[in-house]
Amino acid sequence: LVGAALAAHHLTSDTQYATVAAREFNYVTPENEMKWSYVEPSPNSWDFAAADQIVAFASKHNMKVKGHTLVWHSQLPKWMEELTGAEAVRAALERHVRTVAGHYKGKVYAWDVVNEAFSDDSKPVLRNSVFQKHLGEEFIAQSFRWAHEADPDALLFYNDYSIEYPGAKLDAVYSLVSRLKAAGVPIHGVGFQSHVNAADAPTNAQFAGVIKRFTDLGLLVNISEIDVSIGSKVSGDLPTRVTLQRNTYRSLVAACVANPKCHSVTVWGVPDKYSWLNMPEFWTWAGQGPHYPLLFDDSYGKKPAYDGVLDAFCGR
Ligand code: 9MR
Repeated sequence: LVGAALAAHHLTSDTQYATVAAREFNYVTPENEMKWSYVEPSPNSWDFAAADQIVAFASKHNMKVKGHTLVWHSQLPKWMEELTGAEAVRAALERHVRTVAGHYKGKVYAWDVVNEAFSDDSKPVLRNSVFQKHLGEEFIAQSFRWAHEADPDALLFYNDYSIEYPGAKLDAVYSLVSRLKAAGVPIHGVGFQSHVNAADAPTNAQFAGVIKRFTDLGLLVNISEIDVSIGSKVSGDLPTRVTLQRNTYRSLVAACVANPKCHSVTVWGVPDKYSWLNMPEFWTWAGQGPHYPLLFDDSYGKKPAYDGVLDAFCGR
């Protein structure tokens, strides 16, 4: 499957965006619309309108849907962040997971059940989220179990970033999913977000080795949110950086294509102009924009990065 993150408001307002998305991709991740603050803005009060719009678009164009994401410390509504007491947090989490996975039962091919649970410290620990604080690590296993009960046919993934190369965060995630597997928790795979910079992206061999560690556990993997920045951290003139970007896409996607248990590659947006990396708050954060991170330029022309992905799929 070759996917893209899509936004409902662009589908409505930009016909070229919708045309290119339907023509180029057969897998869709709602970029924000299934997140907690969107679908359950107040306790047990649901708004699936924007997410349903994307699911309807996907179904109309024979595209599969990746649900994103049931349990994440970010983009939580305030009421959830401020909930206290193990029983209240457990009840709200269970209701959320069951309701959202249940709403999309049979319509979603795979779910990012738990997203970014680990911190970025040199010794990564489970983030001090409302879930971890009140329930401990068990919130992860429970979320997978509830999601599986609500939609037994959906593939269930743990999803994270900065785990595409050897390091302490990778080891922490590997240890977590090994324990989940050993305990019989219904987890089917791991997603590698792959938000990388062309200046220091993991090599094909590094990423292939990481993928193999997980597939050797009997898990599926996917590239869930790839984009390759060629902002100011990358040296050289723009044509040089564009070529490096093409090679980086090819190299990372090839690592996935080479492993039969890697079932999808999803890019985190369609044209550069709508990328999260070009939103002012992230631009400031990264301090390196413009990033030109995606496969299509702002007029929907195919960039060399597009050919890099195509090369990887064609084994070139
Ligand atoms: O692309 C998303 C952007 O529009 C949102 O503002 C942002 C909020 O944190 O989330 C972005 O998507 C993230 C994804 O859900 C999880 N992995 C990292 C992605 C990029 O930040």
